[in-house]
Amino acid sequence: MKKAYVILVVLCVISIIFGQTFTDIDAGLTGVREGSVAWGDYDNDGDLDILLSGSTGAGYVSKIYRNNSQTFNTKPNAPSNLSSQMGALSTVLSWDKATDNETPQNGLSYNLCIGTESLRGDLNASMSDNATGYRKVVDLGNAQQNTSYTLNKALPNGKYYWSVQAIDHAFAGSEFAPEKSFVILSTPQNVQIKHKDDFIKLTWNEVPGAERYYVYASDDPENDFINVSKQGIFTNLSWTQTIGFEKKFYYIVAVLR
Ligand SMILES: [Ca+2]
Ligand SMILES: [Ca+2]
Repeated sequence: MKKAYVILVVLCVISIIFGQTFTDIDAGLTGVREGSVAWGDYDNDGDLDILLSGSTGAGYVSKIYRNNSQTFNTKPNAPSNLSSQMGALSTVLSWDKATDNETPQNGLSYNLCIGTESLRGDLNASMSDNATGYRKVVDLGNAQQNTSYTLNKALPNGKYYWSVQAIDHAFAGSEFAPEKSFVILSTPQNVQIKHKDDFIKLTWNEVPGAERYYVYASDDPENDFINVSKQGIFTNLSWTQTIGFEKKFYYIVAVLR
């Protein structure tokens, strides 16, 4: 039973990668116990090979099984239409799905590089070569199979650079999409709220560099805040909305756009 362990693991990994029905091809892998197995492109020819180690009962072995298939994998195309959306407590980065010759579109994963300088990735390391997209690990991208990524922390003021690549079923990385950037501005200060009759008026101090402001509201400061900017009217450094007498909590966000 234990001897079959490594082979079963290999078959499970294959199933996870391709997500389809598979047939035992009697690959002839050595049966081992107390072993481990890993994918890796040791000869750097674009296909995955297998490293297997463990005990056969007669001794310990470590073997590399080279993939000699004549069906070659090609890199995915880079994702497109990158955009960023700044919120009160988060920044959401999004992109369109990429395509690949071998992997169905919905089977691709995505991998982000985010940093304070171009191609630096100090905020979110890609574990790829940020210039070529060459994948340095055998793994899904850090955004998994999502087409958006949320930075849930309040970032320090400054300019941030980001890009994303697609990863296919053989864990080959596309080139990174043309790099984008976004700017985090300081939080508006001296926010005042006046509630008169059935309307509310928010005012705040100007934030240098800001081209517009967003207003976020919530019924409970512990819950999610929703962008309600379009529900009111901006006039210079103020925003008014008719709300009746509901209890509300507000954030103001300065945006460079
Ligand atoms: Ca290989
Ligand atoms: Ca491919």
